[in-house]
Amino acid sequence: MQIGIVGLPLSGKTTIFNALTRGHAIVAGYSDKPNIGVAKVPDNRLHELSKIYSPERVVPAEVSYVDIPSPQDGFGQTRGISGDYLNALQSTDALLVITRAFDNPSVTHVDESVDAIRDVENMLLELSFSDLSLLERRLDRVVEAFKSAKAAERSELTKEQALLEHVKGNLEAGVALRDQNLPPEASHRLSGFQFLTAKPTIVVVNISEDQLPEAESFQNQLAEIATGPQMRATVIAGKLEMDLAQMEEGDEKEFRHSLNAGESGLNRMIALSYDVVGLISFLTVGEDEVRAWQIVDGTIAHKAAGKIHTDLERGFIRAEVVTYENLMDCGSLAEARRRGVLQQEGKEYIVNDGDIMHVLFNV
Ligand SMILES: Nc1nc2c(ncn2[C@@H]2O[C@H](COP(=O)(O)OP(=O)(O)OP(=O)(O)O)[C@@H](O)[C@H]2O)c(=O)[nH]1
Ligand SMILES: [Mg+2]
Repeated sequence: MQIGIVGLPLSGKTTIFNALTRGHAIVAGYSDKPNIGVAKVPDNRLHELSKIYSPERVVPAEVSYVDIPSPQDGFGQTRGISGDYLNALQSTDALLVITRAFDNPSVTHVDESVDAIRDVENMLLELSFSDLSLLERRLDRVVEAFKSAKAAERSELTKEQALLEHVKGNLEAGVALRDQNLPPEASHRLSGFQFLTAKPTIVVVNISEDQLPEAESFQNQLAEIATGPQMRATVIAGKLEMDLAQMEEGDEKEFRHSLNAGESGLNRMIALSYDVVGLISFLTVGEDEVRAWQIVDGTIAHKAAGKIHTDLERGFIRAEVVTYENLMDCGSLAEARRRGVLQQEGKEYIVNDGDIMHVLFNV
């Protein structure tokens, strides 16, 4: 699962990438190579469980991000998305769209003035244009193929043409593919095209430290744009978060406190990323390790076991499952068993976020 960071040139993509991944990629140095890194998913449950188990290691789940350099004259300017840039965007599972609200005279803006909300709207439009031109090309091809098609092939082509036209009409009316409520068969048919507006999307306004008091107003404006179940929006002080992320943990806490920077905007952004792509975590506990494991919501116990190790999937017997809340109440798995809140579950059990799982297996 990889989330692509996209936006206008100099909007703070690399800065936010560094904040997310606690990385040190070069900021404000244009590079045509993407930066790739992982962010640890904040999970307070791991912290609480560690108090019980004092484990040797605590391993959070991770989300990976790719900071995709924008073509210098390309994105958000209705000049179309093409070539390598389009390929890079298509190969992501979700998009994190960054726009700039910070004012910094030494950093020029491609549109000469700073207006984050205008930029969000432009970029979302740009993604729609990209899908529209892909749809048009495909439609032309279908019409062409129809002319020389055998009778048996024609019904398939007619079906595809109808679907493409339906989707195109919706898109022209301003409805992104992810919001079109297509039946599963249609979504499946279209998935091969990697339409950009079909991807879960998070829009982010990058503010400077002294704009923190305006964060709420930006958030409210974003709420009007970022609608639909597969879209999220947030505001982040990118440069501040990067500086904090590059500090030692103790110093970071102290600085954050003294700056009144509150709960990390970063943690919220990572949590939103996790959520918008439909990921949840199940947990494992022990004196060696307390750990969160990333799964897609709806995963069955048998497959979830395979995340830990292929042997656990191959030799799966059953899983012992207790909710995080019940385990915290009981204080140990043994006590959870005694009180009857440790459930025995089979292969088909659908794992919930926060389930603590112990897999019994035999290979
Ligand atoms: N004041 C302020 N400056 C910022 C902020 N975020 C980024 N900058 C500055 O803006 C410039 C560009 O930041 P980058 O993170 O390199 O932006 P980018 O989008 O990766 O740029 P390209 O990859 O060149 O398109 C740098 O000089 C940053 O220091 C911010 O939140 N506040
Ligand atoms: Mg960059």
